[in-house]
Order: sequence, then C-alpha cells, then structure tokens
Amino acid sequence: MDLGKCCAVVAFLAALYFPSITQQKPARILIKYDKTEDIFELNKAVLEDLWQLQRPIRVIAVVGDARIGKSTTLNVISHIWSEVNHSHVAEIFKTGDTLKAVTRDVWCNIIHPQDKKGGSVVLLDVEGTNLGDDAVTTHLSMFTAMVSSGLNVFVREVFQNNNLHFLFHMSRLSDQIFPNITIENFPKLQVVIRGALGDPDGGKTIEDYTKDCIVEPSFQESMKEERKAIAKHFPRNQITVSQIPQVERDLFKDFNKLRKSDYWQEMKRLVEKLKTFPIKKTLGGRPMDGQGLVELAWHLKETMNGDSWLDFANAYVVLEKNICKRSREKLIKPLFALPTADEIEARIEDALRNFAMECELETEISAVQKNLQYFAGEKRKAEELELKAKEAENQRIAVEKNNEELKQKFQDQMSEKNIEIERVKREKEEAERNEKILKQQHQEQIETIASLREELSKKSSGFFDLIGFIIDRVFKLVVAK
Ligand SMILES: Nc1nc2c(ncn2[C@@H]2O[C@H](COP(=O)(O)OP(=O)(O)OP(=O)(O)O)[C@@H](O)[C@H]2O)c(=O)[nH]1
Ligand SMILES: [Mg+2]
Repeated sequence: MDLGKCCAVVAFLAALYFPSITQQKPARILIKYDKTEDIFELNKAVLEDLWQLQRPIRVIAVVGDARIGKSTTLNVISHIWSEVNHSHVAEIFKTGDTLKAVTRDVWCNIIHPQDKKGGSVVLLDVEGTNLGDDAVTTHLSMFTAMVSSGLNVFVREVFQNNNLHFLFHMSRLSDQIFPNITIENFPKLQVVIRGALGDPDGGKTIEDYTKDCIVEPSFQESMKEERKAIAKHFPRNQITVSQIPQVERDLFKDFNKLRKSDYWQEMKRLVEKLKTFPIKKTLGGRPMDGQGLVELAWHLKETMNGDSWLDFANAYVVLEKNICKRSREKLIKPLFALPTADEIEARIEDALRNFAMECELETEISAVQKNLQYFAGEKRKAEELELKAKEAENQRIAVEKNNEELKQKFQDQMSEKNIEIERVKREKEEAERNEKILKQQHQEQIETIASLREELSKKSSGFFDLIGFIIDRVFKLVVAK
C-alpha cells in the first residue's frame, strides 16, 4: 500500500472511531461589525462551509444579556448534541471569567449530529443585547433572528423590559419589511431563564408568567402595543420556557461531577427540546438548504449596510427565485437530457413534486411544468419524425438496391448480347475469310485448268476431249462448292 492510500485509510478509520475530533471545530465569526468602515462583514470561510450544508438545517441562535452564560451553555449543547466522547467540554465558543464581555459580533459552529433526525445544526452565539451600541447590537440580533429557526433568549431570573424591547424591535422591523405577510416561518422562541427564583405569586407557573410577560397585552399597563406586536410573530402556544440552574463554578472544572449533576440532566433536556425546533425554512415554508442560508445571510448583510430594511422584502423574492433556480438545475434539468419522450414523461410527476417541495413560487412551478410537457411533446414529435425518416431511408435504400439489381441484370444481358454479337461477327469474318480463300483457290484452279487446257490441247485432241470433259466436271464441282 502506498503512503497516499495508507493516509487515506487512516483518515477514514479516524473519522469512524473519533467523530468528535472531526466534528468539534472551534466556532468562527459569521458576521462582524467593522467600526472604522461602519459596515457589517461576513466571514467567507464560514459561508463556504454553510454553502455545503444539506437540508434539513436547524439554526439555533442564542441571544440575551452579556455575561449570562450563553457561550458556556452553547459549548455544553454542542458537546451533548454532537455526542462527542471527550473527557471535557471543549471551549468551542470563547467564554471568560471576568466581567468584561467576551463574545462580540456573531459566532458560528456547525455540527452534524449522529441522531436519526439527520441534517446539520448551526449554532449561533451573539454578543450581549445590552452592550452599549444599541443600533449595532440590534442589527446583529436581527440578523441572527432572521437567519435562525430557533431563537433562544437568555434572561436573568425574569423576562425584563430590555428583552421585551428586543423582541418588539424584531417584530416591528418585520412588520415594516413585510407589511401584508404573516411570517409563518419566523423563528421559534425559547426563553432560557438562568437562576430562576421560585414560582411567582398568583398561582402561575414561571412558564405561564414568562409567556404572559411576552405576549399578553393585559400583563402590565405599559408596553401593551409592544406585546401585541410580538404576539403576531411569536404565538403564545409556540413559545417554550426552560430553566437552567446557576451552578457552582467549580462544577465546570470536574467533568465527571458535571456529567452526573442536575445541571447536566437539565442541559440534556434542553438539547432534546432544541431537537424538536423547526428546521430552517423559506418565507413560504420550504426547507432551506445551505446555499439558501448563505444567500439569506448575504442579503441581510447588504440590507444592514445599506440601511435599507424595507428593500429586504425584494431580497427575499430574489432569494426564493434563486432557490427555485437551483432546484431547477438539480431536479428538472436532468430530465432534458433523457434520451426518450417516454422516459421524460415517466419522470415528470416525481420531478415536479420534488421541485414543488423546494421551490414555492407558483409561477416557477407552473413554468417548469409547461416547459417539461412542451419539451416531452417536441421530443415525441422528433422521435416520430426520426422514425418516419428512417422508414423513408429504408425505402430509398430498397429502391436503390432494386435499381442496382436491374442495372446489373441489364448489364449482364448486354454483355451476353455483346458476346453473341462478337461470335456472329467472328463467324461472319470466318465465313468471309473462307469465301475469300475458296474464291481465291477457285480462281487459281480456273487458272490452273485454263492453263492445263491450253497445255493439253496442244498435245492430242482425242485425249484432249477426254481431259476437257474431266476438267469441265471438276470445274462444275468447284463452282458448286
Ligand atoms: N457559577 C457559574 N458560572 C457560570 C455558569 N454559567 C456560566 N458561568 C460562567 O459565567 C461566565 C460567563 O459565561 P459566558 O458563557 O462567557 O457568558 P456569555 O453570556 O457568553 O458572556 P458574553 O459573551 O461576554 O456576553 C464564565 O466565567 C462562565 O464560566 C453557571 O451556571 N454558574
Ligand atoms: Mg459569550
């Protein structure tokens, strides 16, 4: 085995036995704010990785106050969800022990869970929503909320007004961008309460109390309109409330103890809840792939840089069109390469059904359907014409063959005739030659006789008469010949 093959085998076995090594890569910045240029920038390396992701994709984002334990929680989530067998929780997302905020901008970690749900999970960690530059933080949080399919808002003990403001910002912005559309695929909301106090007064559970605080207009005199606006995008029955206890700091230093703790059990329950979160979908509800996700991130970044949120609706239309375009390439184009109309027609129904699952633009779906049917019809016509042309060609070949045979026959007959003519000609020549020879012989004979006659007449007349008689007879015989 050569070195290259050996390395490949080792890498393959390593991937089989140590999936954790290949899965747990440190998080990278997905989008950051460049203060000097005053623009938001996406990390191309991360976009390249996202581009490769297949459906289904869950984009789980964590937002909330700074220093509340978001990154720490995400590291544990990544550990449990990836099912790694490390003897410690790897610091995928940076955390810090000081009061100073650690996570700035938006960080991303992609995991490929081994569970039967399949697909990929994109974890997003966002800088704290209370970090000073409200405009930048709101934009980053908006960005995160728009690309995510599950939004986790971390709060300290109770849901406070700044958290409510954040959800209201999101809702109002989306109302402005899509005034007439109910956003069915707004991310699912989960509130994660750190270090919760006991159940509040009034017999309510902390879950109900939190939900009321977010979407129940009568919860308080103030911020009624805000709660109404939020309720439009985050229906009460779809909000989840979870609690993660605040634990002793030392617990994080002893992994064995940590794994046996209530905190760990709570984190496992949290991961199970996250697994039930929706996958990332387009506005119309079709599962989005990595390429769609990248395009969405790109349009959002452009929108934020141009401060043109209202144009974002158009970007969404472009996004949907691009999704359809890619699906057409993948699912429809191969049909145009099929050799027969029968094969095309046999696959149209399936292809259209799959296409409609990815592309939600009715105009595109009906255009594709028309194109396919038209193409199959034209293909059939071409096949029929080809068949007829083939028949005509066969006919032509048969006529040509017949013609050739006739020609050959004629030529054969002609050559037979020519032979006959030649023979007759030769016989005629032969006869002429014979005639000529005989005539010549005759002439010579006549001359011989004449000279004989003359000769003999000089000698004896009696004898001469006898000879004359004989010659005369010979002459007659010769002439008769
Ligand atoms: N005692 C204790 N400390 C925790 C707990 N969860 C997180 N921490 C610590 O809190 C500090 C902040 O945690 P991070 O995960 O960095 O918090 P964050 O919300 O990501 O912070 P920023 O990125 O700065 O906004 C770290 O030192 C963590 O170890 C907990 O349950 N108990
Ligand atoms: Mg952090």
